[in-house]
Amino acid sequence: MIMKEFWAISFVLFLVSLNAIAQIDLPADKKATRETINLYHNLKKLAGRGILFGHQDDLAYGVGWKYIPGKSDIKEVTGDYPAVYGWELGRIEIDHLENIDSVPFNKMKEFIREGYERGGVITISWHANNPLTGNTAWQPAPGTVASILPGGEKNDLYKSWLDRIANFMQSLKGANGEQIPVIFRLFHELNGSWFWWGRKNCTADELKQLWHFTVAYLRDEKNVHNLLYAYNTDRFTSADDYLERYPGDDWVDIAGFDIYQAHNVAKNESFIQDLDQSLTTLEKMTSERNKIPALTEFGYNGVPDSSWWTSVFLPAIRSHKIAYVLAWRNAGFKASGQYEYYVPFKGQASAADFSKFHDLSPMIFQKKASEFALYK
Ligand code: BMA
Repeated sequence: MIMKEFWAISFVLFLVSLNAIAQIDLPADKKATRETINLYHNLKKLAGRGILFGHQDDLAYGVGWKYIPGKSDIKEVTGDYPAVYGWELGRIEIDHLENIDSVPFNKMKEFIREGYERGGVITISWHANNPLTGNTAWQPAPGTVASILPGGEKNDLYKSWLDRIANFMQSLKGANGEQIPVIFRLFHELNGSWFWWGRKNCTADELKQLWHFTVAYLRDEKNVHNLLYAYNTDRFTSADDYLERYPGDDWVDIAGFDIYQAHNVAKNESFIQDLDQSLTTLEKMTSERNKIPALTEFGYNGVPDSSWWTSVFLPAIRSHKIAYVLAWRNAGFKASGQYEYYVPFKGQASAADFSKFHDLSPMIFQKKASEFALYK
């Protein structure tokens, strides 16, 4: 063979293998929509170049306000919306008009579209009621998971719940009629025991079966093709601990964990250490498995430390190749005098620091996220 031919053949082989790699790297849903696959690839590319900042229920309400069009606590403080929007479907399964945090599902659909049209990423959790007893997600009962698996007495009920999830997901559409991609955070915090799907409330095998059943039902029976699936634990102690209930590489796209700082400034150092170390372990596991790492939920309730964002949170995450972080919801002050909020609002103690944090590398809020065109 002459040299020219050799190089021509090598080049063709190279192109073929590039194409093969691109084709092999598909999410758990091989029939996912174009936008969903693009998001999957773009989140992978992003990890290492920037970290998207997200907030639960950001557009619906904040501290001292509810349902004011265009308003967002994050926007009031930074002039920019978050890049990731978290939403919650608890109670959709029982056909309620509002979710467990009083957000009407119809409004939620509009907010989801608004965030997506701006170029933001949507992630959804589901604090589903206990299907065996009808109680809340936080009231486990023996045998709950077994009861909804195929052959179980509540399998039909569970399928009817998934039908409602499928309807909701399929109803999310962008301006051109395309379905809006969603990161579905199934059975979150599954290594804790506070939810009916938690560690002490079912075996690892039952949880894996439930995961497989749920994904296969939505994807193959209901033809829902706009979902990426996120596996997410609470704090964990080791890779083995993290992976005990991992349903397998074919069933997961994003892998992350949730972590909260205890209400104590003296705990700053240990929080930095725990978060930093857990992210290191997560990155190793996800790079071995070709998954997208993310901090799926975090917070320090009331953020009482005025420099927490730049002196605690940023140092802990800065060097990590994770795609996004999601701060939990700004529920605000309750009649009991208790409060719940995880990002500052205008005038809050950590607001000026959060504004600084917004400008620092590697953080990405909406304006920069839009430039990345995550769906193209
Ligand atoms: C919890 C709290 C609750 C809320 C639930 C589901 O962490 O924020 O107030 O109802 O999440 O969103």
